[in-house]
Amino acid sequence: MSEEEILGNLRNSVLTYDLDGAKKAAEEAIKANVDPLKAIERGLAPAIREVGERFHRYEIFLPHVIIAADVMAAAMQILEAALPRDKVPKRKAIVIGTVEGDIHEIGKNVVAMMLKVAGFDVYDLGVDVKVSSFIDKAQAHGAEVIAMSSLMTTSMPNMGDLIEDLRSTNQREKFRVVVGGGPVTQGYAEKIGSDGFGRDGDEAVKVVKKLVGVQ
Ligand code: B12
Repeated sequence: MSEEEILGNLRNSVLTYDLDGAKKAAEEAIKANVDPLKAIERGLAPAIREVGERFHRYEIFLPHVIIAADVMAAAMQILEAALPRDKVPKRKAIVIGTVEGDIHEIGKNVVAMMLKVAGFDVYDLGVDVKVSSFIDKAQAHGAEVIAMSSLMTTSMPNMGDLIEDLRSTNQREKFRVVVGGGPVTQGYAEKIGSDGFGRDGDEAVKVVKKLVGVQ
């Protein structure tokens, strides 16, 4: 089976809510040596976005989106196990989470996974994470980077609040802050005083490496 066919199967499995099909396609991808990251970013991610657009056009209902997200997660789990791990000589810690008021986790999970693959110690705080919790956990794990994801315009302001909180408690210099997620832009990241922004998992890894001085 060609790479294009496998990517197509991954995509279709999400679009048709086919859990078994997704697992099978993920296993086929591994067998055929398709880059697992490509399988996620080029096969699964566009499909979940298409599901979102269908939902927006009232063609499907919310439960469909939830099931499609579960299908994507199952395929991601299989693909993740096949990812090679880079060796970073001195491991750097990162905390990552989705900000308070927001339960979207797929994009955050993709980014967390890619940072792990790049060799970082990633502490995933989950979703609906309070500003205070990001900061407490970053301190507890000795993290150099705080990475925040937001998928909603309503939850985005929490990112700026965290940076403000770091400033007002004289801790801004201790952490590098990176932001991303659907509605977040480079311009918004700059406006709130974030150190970095990434459009996808690849960019997330690049910007974090640059910020902590890892090749
Ligand atoms: C799947 C989905 C859901 C699922 C989430 C399942 C899950 N387990 O995560 C469910 C069904 C639960 C859900 C619920 C809701 N959703 Co919803 N959902 C989506 C949908 C369709 C796809 C999101 C997604 O997973 N994309 C795929 C991933 C791979 O992409 P990504 O998240 O953008 O992440 C990439 C980049 O952004 C970046 N990135 C992400 N995070 C970070 C972090 C850092 C540090 C960096 C550097 C980069 C980075 O890298 C990632 C990998 O490439 C979007 C529509 C869309 N087009 O985005 C709506 C959407 C986000 N949802 C929306 C809404 C409104 C809701 C609900 C309120 C219900 C509703 N009425 O639809 C609830 C929210 C409840 C809450 N409090 O959070 C709106 C938000 C609108 C807004 N205000 O901005 C959207 C945009 C749909 C829409 N057009 O209306 N949703």
